[in-house]
Amino acid sequence: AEMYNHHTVEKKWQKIWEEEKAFQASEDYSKPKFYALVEFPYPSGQGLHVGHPRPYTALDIVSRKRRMQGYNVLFPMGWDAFGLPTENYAIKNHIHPKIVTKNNVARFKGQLQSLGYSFDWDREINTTDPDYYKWTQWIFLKLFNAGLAYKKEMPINWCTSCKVGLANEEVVNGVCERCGAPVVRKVKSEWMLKITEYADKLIKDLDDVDYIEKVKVSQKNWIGRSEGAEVDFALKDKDEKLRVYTTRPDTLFGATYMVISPEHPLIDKYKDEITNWDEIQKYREMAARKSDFERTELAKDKTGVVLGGMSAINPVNGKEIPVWISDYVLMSYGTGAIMAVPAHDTRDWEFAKKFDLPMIQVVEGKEGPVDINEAAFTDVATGKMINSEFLNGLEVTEAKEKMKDFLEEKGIGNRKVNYKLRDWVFSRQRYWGEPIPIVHCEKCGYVPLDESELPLLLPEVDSYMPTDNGESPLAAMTDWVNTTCPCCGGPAKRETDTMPQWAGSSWYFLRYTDPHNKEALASKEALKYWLPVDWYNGGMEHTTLHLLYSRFWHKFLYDQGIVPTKEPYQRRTSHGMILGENGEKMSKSRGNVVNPDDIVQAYGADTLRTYEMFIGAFDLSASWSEDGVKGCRRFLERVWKLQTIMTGEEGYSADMETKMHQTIKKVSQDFESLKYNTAIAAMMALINDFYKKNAVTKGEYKTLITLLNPVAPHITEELWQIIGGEGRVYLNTWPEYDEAKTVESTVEIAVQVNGKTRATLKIGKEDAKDDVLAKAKETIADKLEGKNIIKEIYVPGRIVNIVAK
Ligand code: ANZ
Ligand code: ZN
Repeated sequence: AEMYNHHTVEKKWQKIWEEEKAFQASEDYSKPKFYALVEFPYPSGQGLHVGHPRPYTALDIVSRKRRMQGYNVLFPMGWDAFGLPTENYAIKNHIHPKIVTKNNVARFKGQLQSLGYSFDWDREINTTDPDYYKWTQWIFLKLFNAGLAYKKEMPINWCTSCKVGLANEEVVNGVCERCGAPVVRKVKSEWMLKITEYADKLIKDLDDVDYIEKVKVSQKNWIGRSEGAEVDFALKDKDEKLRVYTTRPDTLFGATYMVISPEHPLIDKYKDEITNWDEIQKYREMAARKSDFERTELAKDKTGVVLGGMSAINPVNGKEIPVWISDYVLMSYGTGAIMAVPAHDTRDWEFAKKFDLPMIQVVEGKEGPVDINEAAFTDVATGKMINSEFLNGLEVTEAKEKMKDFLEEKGIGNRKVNYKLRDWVFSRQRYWGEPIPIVHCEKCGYVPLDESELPLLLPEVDSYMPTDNGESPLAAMTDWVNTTCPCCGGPAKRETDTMPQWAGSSWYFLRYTDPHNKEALASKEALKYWLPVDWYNGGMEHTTLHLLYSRFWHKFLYDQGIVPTKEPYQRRTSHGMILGENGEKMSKSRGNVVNPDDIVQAYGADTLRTYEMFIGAFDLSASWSEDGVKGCRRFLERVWKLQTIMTGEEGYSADMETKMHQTIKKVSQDFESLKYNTAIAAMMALINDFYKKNAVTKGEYKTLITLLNPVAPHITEELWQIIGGEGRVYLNTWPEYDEAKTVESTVEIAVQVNGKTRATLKIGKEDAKDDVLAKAKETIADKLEGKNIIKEIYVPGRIVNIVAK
């Protein structure tokens, strides 16, 4: 047989697949469908890295298998191409971002094609294509018209290096998720999307989808629903109420002071009465320079200043308590003010310790009052109320409800649900994004463009540089900015902020269903047939960003009657990272980056694909190993050389039948449950058996080739052709197994005489006791000669023991 040459084999089959349009999704909506989705890449200047093929190969495997199972499969690919790195590169090198994008896309596409993915390239999309972003803008207009897009003056997260506002989700540990520069707060007027209006649905509908548990948990935590109460505290000698949010209304009798956020409006309102204004002012300036993250870090030393000349009255016992300001209370959560219960809240406890404020224990443990000198007592499960008048003796959960009833009856508070989730900051002061289709008119305010004016094209600008005053480069394009109001015809100005990169990816899976549609984002029929996405795999890092955003948009579109399902994705799985050989994250600075092109060149795409699936449990991170790559290459070579020991029979040989059915079963099931590594291991074990007996029937070889095809599609097509298989492997029917044949039908039992094993015997599992005993006596007839049989014992499937004298 010829040597395995991956260069010629892979080029040959990629060309044939393209010519045969092998992986085109059909418009025949009578067939059962399967929609497999992977996160489309950002076409960066670095090209594909070895992390990309892991999820792509996994769903390529599933897609190829589904086609063989008779499904109409949609497995699309496209480009999430707006965004900062392209723009930054364009600025630095004086090339238009459009051209940078085009070049990067061409390179990425070539790389993906060299890996032999079964993407339907006829459905390729690009978020920077005006035919695409027309619909991104269209959805924005729908959101605006539904009151879910609004403009707001607010302190935003401002990246000092990118010079751009960031969403909370884009700030990680106080620094910019993209560039690592510190993030500060800056007041700006920004477009916001009311994702909070969907907070409850985004939690509740998780019950109806099949997401891996850690994705569900982190979405729920991010949305952070909490149930509590708002309570009014009167300010002493003022006709003023200070409203707080608490999740522990049961602890009201333990409130010994109050804390308001440094940005709280009451501070300015009572400026003239505050006796230590200078001190307060200084503290507020310091707090303004910190990010929310720094302010709320648990470990951090508590700071604060008492509001001189102010005090509040605890509404349940009339006690006078001081009011402080401290940066551990955020203006953006609840009411921006809290009642502090140092005996039962850790942050309050630290604050009270530092400033020597009183504590009152109102919850005791199983064994009575606990020592709150060492730490706050935060246990809610076992505690009972004390020092709390009408709550005394109740358990915490009962006390909470009783207090809420009391507050509502007396008109001093009410039940309240709060969310950690904030509205989505949707403005970016950058060039390379979708223009926001809104104009501002002095008379009419913010006016949406008419649908017929979409797409609103990005104008050509002289410079893509963001400005230091925080305005987008579009602001300098006065010809473009100055326009007329669609409402009154008077002079108006276009919005110059653009959309964030998350916009285009919030609905891209809809466009794939009907990517060339000029009349709608996709036809009703296409959406009805293809939705929901059956299986979506993507990175854990997108759980609280892209995944949440796209669920929000989808739910909105559902409410608008535009899409037919409540949820966009039925199943969501996530892959682990691929690390360098040293177990560290791959990065240029660590010098441990592996370029997939090099692997494809040296070993072939099939080897790279096999290796990335074999590297370890799919959901865990795994370290790269060149030896591992070589091992996978050797495996494929062994599959190749089976040709030399192939016999002509089309069926399975008797001694391999069970093993064949077992392997089909294992591979079929493992491909469905993210166990690609064990599926490959099972195929490796199978070929070991072939080599052990130095023979493989044509039927066995064909089954192996078909099972391996989703993982290593090129070599298997070539082998199929070499051994004279009909048609193509990709057109085959997925091998079936017979459950009954997956279990060994014969067993080996021990035959003993007086407890000593004298022989072994192969019997049928279902053989009757008498038959087994007869056969056993026959095999050891010589040992029984001249003896008297006293007893015959058969332990089914295991032992025959003959007791004889
Ligand atoms: C009194 C109390 C007693 C509290 C106690 C807790 C324990 P979650 O669960 O995250 O919603 N809080 C309220 N608004 C705040 C703000 N703007 N900044 C910082 N902290 C704030 O937390 C709600 C609890 O966080 C509230 O319940 C309040 O402290 C605090 F034993 O009120 B609690
Ligand atoms: Zn107007």
